[in-house]
Amino acid sequence: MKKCLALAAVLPFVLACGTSQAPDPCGPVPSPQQWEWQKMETNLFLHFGPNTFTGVEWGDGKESEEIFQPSALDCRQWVSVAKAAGFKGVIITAKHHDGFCLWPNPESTHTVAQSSWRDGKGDVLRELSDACREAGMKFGVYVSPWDRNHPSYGTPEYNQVFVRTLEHIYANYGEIFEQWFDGACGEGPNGKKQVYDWDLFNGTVFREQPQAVIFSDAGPGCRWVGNEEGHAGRTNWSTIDKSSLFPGKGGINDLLNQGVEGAPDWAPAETDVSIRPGWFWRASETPKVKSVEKLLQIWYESVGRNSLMLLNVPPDDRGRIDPVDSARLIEFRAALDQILATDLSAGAKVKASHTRGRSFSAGMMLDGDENHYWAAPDGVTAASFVVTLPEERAFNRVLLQEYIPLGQRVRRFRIEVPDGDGWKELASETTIGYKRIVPVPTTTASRIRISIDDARACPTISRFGLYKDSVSAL
Ligand code: FUL
Repeated sequence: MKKCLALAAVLPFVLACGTSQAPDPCGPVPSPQQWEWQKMETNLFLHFGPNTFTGVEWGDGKESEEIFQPSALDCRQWVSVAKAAGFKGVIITAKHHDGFCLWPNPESTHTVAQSSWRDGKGDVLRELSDACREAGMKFGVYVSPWDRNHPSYGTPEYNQVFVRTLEHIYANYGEIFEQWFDGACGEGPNGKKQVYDWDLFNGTVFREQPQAVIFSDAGPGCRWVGNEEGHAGRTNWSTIDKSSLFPGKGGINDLLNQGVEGAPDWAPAETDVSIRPGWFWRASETPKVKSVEKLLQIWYESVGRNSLMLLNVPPDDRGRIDPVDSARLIEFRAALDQILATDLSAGAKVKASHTRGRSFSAGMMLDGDENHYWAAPDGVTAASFVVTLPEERAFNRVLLQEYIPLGQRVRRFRIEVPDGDGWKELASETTIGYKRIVPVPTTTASRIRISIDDARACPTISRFGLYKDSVSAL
């Protein structure tokens, strides 16, 4: 009897909610670290080393350590610029292809310790990692396996040298959020190429700091986007098949740019691009620092296409970020903040073609909680929703986010507004993923329909937004 009463009490609630079971994950999903990484959205890349003083892009490893003489190194300035410009993490070239180490690496004789800079006591990684910790900025390292200086490069012994090099960094500079592995593999000082042991390198990173997200052409944490111009694919799956790839493999740029639908491994694309023509600072390129409009375009085509923007801003030969670059960064962030300040969907109502119960109602897309999402019932792979604004509003950017902890699902969607008795199409696109921002012609409307025409499993959409970009011409 008691049981019946209890059932009678909860039944109306259960009926009102419908099924409140969350959908099962679809395919691979991000690890908690990959989910946090993706939410960083914009990080700063710092190319710094002998090339900063010689003006070349790839040093040959024969440069004298003496040329490394930053006259006014100030890593706190780098971090405060990064912070003021809204970046969440920095990644420094601890060792580029020339082999020069920005910290006193006991495995090498081509480091800051052999330079007279600061009497051989200088340590850029120390200063930068301390500055990051003080400012709550995440710290990451680029360590090139290609080494044009180390005498053992090109022999099996070098892989062990490289492991000890990684161990030294990981033991001494605190938490590292991302390990950047460049796939370049050229000849060393003895004319030989190295056969890299990637399993050994990745295993070393994970043993030392299991939380680190490892970047390379083949992941495992995140993957190269396939170009250095700053654009992810319009179709961009966060999945690849790691077993078919290795860093430096040729002919895979398009695959990396778009990912592979249905592939077994979660490895989202990272879009690395320089604010200057080159990766390293040189005075002659200062007039060519990218414009705010170009940076916004890169942001739309990376963050707005399910990727992360890793923007290289190379410190100058004083060891400071050039004032032209820092001013441009601040202007870029101000423009972005202005565009994103007003979500024009505020106060809207939303109705979906399919619902799964109150916990997954369409309203979840508008409540600002990243863990809330609208979900269609299991088995429904085409569904739509209509957003009704309190009044007509003009917009030219439509934002959508999938709830990626349950995997990436959407294959095809359209954006429409009313037109007479029917609907007019503003855009027809493919993937959404973590975040998709679709530029559309400036449109004034009070209703917007999003039709998901195909998905790998029932759609799970966590956010819808509308914006008006008055800064860029895109
Ligand atoms: C490339 C390198 O060869 C460039 O010098 C630069 O570091 C870029 C980010 O990656 O593969």
